[in-house]
Amino acid sequence: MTTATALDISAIRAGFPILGETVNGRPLVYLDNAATTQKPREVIDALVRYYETTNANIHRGIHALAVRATAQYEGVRAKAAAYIGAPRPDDIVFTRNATESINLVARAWGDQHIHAGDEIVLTQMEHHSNIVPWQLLARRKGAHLRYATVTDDGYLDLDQLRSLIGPRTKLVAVVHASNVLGTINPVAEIAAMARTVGAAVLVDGAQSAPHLPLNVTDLGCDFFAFSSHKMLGPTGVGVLWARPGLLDAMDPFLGGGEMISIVKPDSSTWADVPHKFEAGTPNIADVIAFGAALDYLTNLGMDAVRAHEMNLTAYALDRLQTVPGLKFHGPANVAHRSGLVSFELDSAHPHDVSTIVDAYGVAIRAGHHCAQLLMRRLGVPATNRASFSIYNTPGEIDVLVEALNHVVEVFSDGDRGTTV
Ligand code: C6P
Repeated sequence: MTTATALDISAIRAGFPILGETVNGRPLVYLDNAATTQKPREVIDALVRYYETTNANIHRGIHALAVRATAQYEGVRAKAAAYIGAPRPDDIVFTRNATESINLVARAWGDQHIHAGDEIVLTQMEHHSNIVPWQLLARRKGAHLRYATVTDDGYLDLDQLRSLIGPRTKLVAVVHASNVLGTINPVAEIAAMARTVGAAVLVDGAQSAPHLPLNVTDLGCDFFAFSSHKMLGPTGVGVLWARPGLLDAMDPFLGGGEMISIVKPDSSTWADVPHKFEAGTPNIADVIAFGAALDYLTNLGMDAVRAHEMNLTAYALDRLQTVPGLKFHGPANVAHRSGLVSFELDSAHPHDVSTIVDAYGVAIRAGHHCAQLLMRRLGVPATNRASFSIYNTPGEIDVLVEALNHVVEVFSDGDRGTTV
C-alpha cells in the first residue's frame, strides 16, 4: 500500500455521526458506498437548517423566505456545474437520481433524434439504468441496441466498440466507472470515436462523480448523469448536465407548473432552460443539502479523495488475495479502477457471505448489482462487493478479511456450523 494521503481520516470520521454506530455488537464497518454513502454532519445540518430557517417554495413567491430558498437552490446549480467543470449552471437539471436523468434524455432527446433503423451503442458493463431506458426508446422507435463487450481482464474491448460505431449510430451511452468491475472507461477516447459519425455521447457518471476529479468538457460528452446520494448528499436528488445548447433544443420531459411560459387551452410554451425540465415543486431541501456535500468534497479536493480511495483499493486487492478461494473481478491495475472490489468465494454463495460478514458489523453488497448483462458475461449469478469512501480505513479492510476467513472456515467441511 502506498502511504501518501492528504486526508485526515480520523477528523473526517468524527464528522459522520453514523460511523459511531455498532452493528451486531461490533463497530460499523460500512463498505457499501457504491450503493449509497453516509452523510457528514454538514449535510445533515444543512437539511435541518433549511427547514428551521428557510422553508418556502422556490421561483414562485416574492416574500423573503421564497427569495432565500430560491437563491440557495440556484446556488447549488452553480456548485454542481463547477464540480463537474461545466461552463454554465443553466445546463444543469435537477432530477430525482441518475436513473431519472438518463430517462429524461431517452425521452426528451431520444424521441426527437432516434428513428427506425438507428443504432444505440451500449456496453455489457452498464447498470440497468443505462440499458432499460434505451430498450424502451428502441422499442418505441424501431431502433437497435448494440453492445460493446468486456474483456476477460475487465476492460471494454475498444476495438470491438469501434467496430460497432457506424453511419447508423446515433448515440453511444457508456458508464464512466463500472459499479461491479470498478473499471474507469476512457470516455474521452470513446466520445472521439462517436464524433467521427456525429453520434451523441451520454456518460453515466453515477460511480465516477463521487470519486474522480471531473471535467465534462474534457470528457467530450453531450450528457453526464449522476446522483447526490452516492457522493455524501441526500437521496432524492439527481443531476443531468447537457452540452450547452442541447437542452434548449429538446422538448420537455414532464409537464406541469414552473416549466411553462404561457398556457393556452390547447397548447403551451416553455420556460427557459433549465426550468423547462423541472416541472412541479422540486426536492428543494435535499438539493440545498446536496450543496453542502459538494462543498465538502470540493474542500477535501478530489485529487486527495482519489488518492485515498486508490490506496484503499490497492490494499484491499492485496489483502483479499490472502483469503482462500477468493476471486476478484476487474482490472488488476488500480490506476484503471475506482474504489470498489467485487469478488466471490468458491466455498459460499454471495448472500451467505454478506450475512456472515454482517455479524462482524461489516456492510457489503451481494447480488447482481443491477448489472445482469455483466453477470452473464462474468458467468456468475451474483458477486459480493466492497466499495469505499473517504472515511474508510485499511483497518476496516482487515476486519472484512478476518470475517471472510471466518466464512471460509464455516463452509469448509471440517468446521461447518462455527458461529461468530
Ligand atoms: N448503483 C449500486 O449499488 P440511482 O439509483 O439512479 O441513484 O443510480 C443508478 C445507477 C446508475 N449507474 C450506475 C453505474 C450505478 O451504479 C447506479 C446505482 C447502485 O451499484 C444501486 S443498484
